Amino acid sequence: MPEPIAVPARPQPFRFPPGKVALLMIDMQRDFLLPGGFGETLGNDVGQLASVVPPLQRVLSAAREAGMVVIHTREGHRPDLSDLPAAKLRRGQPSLRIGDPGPYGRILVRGEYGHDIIDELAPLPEEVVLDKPGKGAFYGTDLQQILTDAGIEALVVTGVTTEVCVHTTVREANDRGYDVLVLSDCVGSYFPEFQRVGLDMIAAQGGIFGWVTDSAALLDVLPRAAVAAA
Ligand code: TIU
Repeated sequence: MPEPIAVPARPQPFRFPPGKVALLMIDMQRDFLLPGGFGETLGNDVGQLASVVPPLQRVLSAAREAGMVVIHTREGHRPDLSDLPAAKLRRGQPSLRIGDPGPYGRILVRGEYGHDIIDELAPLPEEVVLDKPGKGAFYGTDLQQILTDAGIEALVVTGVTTEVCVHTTVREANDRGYDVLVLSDCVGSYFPEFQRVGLDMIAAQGGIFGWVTDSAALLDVLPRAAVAAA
């Protein structure tokens, strides 16, 4: 049994067994990051998310080198919208609703250009791309089965947005018995105050549903994880 790897984190070091940790990249889709997509139709400044991309590229590259399981998620719906709850469709006052034609195809619909992951973080053919209808990556998906089959016990969670799909997924994972580390500079919010408070909420109360660190701290230990798992 290889020794656990420890990453400095809030509220305590995050320990994970090498070979049993997966990188989860939540919804790094054009629909959330580019002008004209779902995020902007909701009235958000999508430029707020841009800073996440370079550190996430570094983490993705190091995770691949270390042989970590990498899972990409995409929020979106079937072209006939049969998996879209009416409550989600009519929510708010967006400039375009889910399924409407936008500059990158139909908003938040699977198979459309806007629904896919940004070029900078394009998945490799062997990486799992998980389509999810909701905010959490476990709801309505086979993520639990995929993690069980891969022997995964801990998750490093990244992506957008911190207080919506990242939070929902971290809470779902915590309730299912996974230790979860969130990388502060690899998760993004349209609202700076939600970014700060969203991260604080995870690590508060002794790490009530997870741990928080930054990409530099993980990048420091990942090569050791690869060696230890070999
Ligand atoms: N609107 C918002 O902040 N987020 C979402 O709708 N989905 C995700 O977070 N992916």
